[in-house]
Amino acid sequence: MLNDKKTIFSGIQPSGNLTIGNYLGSLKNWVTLQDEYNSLFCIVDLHAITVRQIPADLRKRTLEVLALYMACGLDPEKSIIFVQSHVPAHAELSWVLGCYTMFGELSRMTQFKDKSEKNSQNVNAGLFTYPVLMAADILLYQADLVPVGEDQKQHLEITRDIAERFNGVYGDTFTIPEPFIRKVGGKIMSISEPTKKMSKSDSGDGSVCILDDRDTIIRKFKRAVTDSDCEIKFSEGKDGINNLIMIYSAFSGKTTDEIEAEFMGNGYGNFKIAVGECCADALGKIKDKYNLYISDKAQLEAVMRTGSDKASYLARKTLSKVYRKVGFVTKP
Ligand code: ATP
Ligand code: LTN
Repeated sequence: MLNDKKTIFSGIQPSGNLTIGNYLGSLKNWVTLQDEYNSLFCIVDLHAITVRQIPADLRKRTLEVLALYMACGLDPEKSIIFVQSHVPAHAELSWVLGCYTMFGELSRMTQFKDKSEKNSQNVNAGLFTYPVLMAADILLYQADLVPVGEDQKQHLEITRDIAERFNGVYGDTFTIPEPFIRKVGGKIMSISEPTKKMSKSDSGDGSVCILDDRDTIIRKFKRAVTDSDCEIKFSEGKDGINNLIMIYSAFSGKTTDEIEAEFMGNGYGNFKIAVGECCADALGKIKDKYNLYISDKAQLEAVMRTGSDKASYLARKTLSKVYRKVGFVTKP
């Protein structure tokens, strides 16, 4: 890219209905960052098949995620928005990087351990090498910054290790990326089990989806698990209330102190309704835009086509450099 802006890359798997965890941890931040950075936002369908998907659902969800990206404010005029499987260089670089990644380091990944437990009947090699493909995503575009939720920090560390190892052997090839994780919203917990991360592949009342309707959102928040205390105060051990304060803070822009002052003397019941309403107000606006984008298939296709053309051009440059460095003969 011919400017001196830094580059950001990030992605979300089309593996379920996107939650407010995905929104507050990732998407919401991308929208503000796209003005300051060369930005690439990907729908990582290759990653999604590490867990078994129903083909028709995966196809449908990929378009839904694209429409949601745009409804949240990603602008194809400002950012490169594309589908991972449309750019073969991701799979190609992933193979090469896999040869510079150690079995031991992949074995230490907590996401692999968690997902192997959850999918014990399908602990496949893709689940194990997932971080290598993620490293390829990021390094292909020489990204400086990767805006993600807290749960992806370990994957960023291994990406940096792989890049440094490769650069160490072959000389400067890859930019070493930094994670960009917000304090507020970086780790949204399930509202029914507040010690667990909210996750789009766990359906149920613990996850609030971006496209849930207003009544569902408020009902879920009313049932949110808290504790036997009744003070609305951010403090150790109050996982449920801390999480609700974080969600309210991220949607309203208010600080923890402001929220504690606002709800002083109130019970949990009132607070839960306020969080639900604030969240439903913000998501309602996104949903209205989503309905417009999802019904315009021609526009979605045009965005995917332009995005993958631009991404492929950039990705090829890095891939050719890597192929040259490792000693592959250039195709005559
Ligand atoms: P899955 O349940 O399929 O593993 P997920 O909900 O964890 O999915 P991903 O597609 O893996 O979502 O993640 C997309 C982005 O959303 C990543 O940047 C990730 O860090 C962020 N993210 C996911 N869940 C949360 C959460 N609970 N809080 C903050 N950020 C999150
Ligand atoms: N691994 C991420 C999704 C993801 C990603 C990426 C995020 C795949 N490739 C590159 C940032 C940059 C996840 O599970 N949340």
